[in-house]
Amino acid sequence: MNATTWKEKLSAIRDSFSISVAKAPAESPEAIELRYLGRKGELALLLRDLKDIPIEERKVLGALGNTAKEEMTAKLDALKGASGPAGFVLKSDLDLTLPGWPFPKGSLHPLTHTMNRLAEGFLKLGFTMADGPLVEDDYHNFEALNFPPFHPARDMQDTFYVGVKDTSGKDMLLRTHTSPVQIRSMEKQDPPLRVFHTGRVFRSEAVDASHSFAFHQIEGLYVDKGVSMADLKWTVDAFMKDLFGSSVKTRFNPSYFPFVEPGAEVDMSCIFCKGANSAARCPVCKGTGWLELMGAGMVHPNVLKGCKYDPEKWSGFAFGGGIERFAMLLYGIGDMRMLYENDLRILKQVQ
Ligand code: FA5
Repeated sequence: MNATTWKEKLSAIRDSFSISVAKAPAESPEAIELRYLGRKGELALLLRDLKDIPIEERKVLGALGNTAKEEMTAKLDALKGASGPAGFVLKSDLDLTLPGWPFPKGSLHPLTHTMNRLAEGFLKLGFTMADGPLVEDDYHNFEALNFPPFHPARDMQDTFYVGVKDTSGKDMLLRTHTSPVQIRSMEKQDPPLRVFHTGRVFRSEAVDASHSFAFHQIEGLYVDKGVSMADLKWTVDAFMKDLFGSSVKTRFNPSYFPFVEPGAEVDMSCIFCKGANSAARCPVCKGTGWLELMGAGMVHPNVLKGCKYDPEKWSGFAFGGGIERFAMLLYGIGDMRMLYENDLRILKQVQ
């Protein structure tokens, strides 16, 4: 290559470099730098060709090449200085009227969504929201609910104790169900009363597809004059129809909870096979056509008495169940553990 050709090539590189800089941000300053000034960049390769040119001319051309390199480096530095974090170019012609970067707005957790839906069901029926602590004393979690000390029914709910005594010297515990909120509500308010509560409960249980050691329950309590089992059945049925649609049916089976008498398990007709798939063994209801969803019953007179409600004058019902089980049915989730794993595929399906 002779000196004239070399100079023409240098001039062509400078022109094409200027065009690239003018077109930024089509290309980042780093990419332009690599293309022209990098070790194998266009200018570096041209400078290497100087070795074929006689020494006197080489000195002049070398100086031209170095000047070009300095100017190009200065322009690139200016361009980099005008750039913010990668991908943003702050230039005077920045169009501030363009829409901003979209940020995903997130969604409610399926459990929160389920809790909201259950709460809406209670609010529609005229219930108000009540609250209670997660760390409970023995009195509210057990004794006031008609579980005397050493009563075998205490074993129905394996308890986490927290290693602190309450004022009566009994061990404090993580509440095993939401029923203590019944007691706290009756202590605070004279009858009549219509309250519900949703919240977290804890049991020392092995985790599997349908059990957790920390889960959520919902609980409703209604006390008034002349409240009967018929009111309980109507309310539970209306509550379930509101949640799962008007075609679902409910049924009561006798059951035992110390704080209600009579007590019942509430079953709902299977929303998957609609009770018709028993021959094909529906995997959700195991072919029975029914799903066991809640505990319920008439508030035991001992519980009313303990809260200074006269059982001769007042009667009431209570019902409650596991919120995870409701969420699994509402969103078709087959394994309770999926609700705690924060897998975006589960989280995103509820908007
Ligand atoms: C109770 O906890 C009673 N307090 C319910 C009640 C309220 C009865 C009012 C009468 C009147 P049980 O132990 O059956 O009952 O639990 C209620 C629901 O919690 C179960 O039906 C189930 O849906 C859910 N549940 C129980 N154990 C677990 C667990 N380890 N993991 C997830 N959900 C559970």
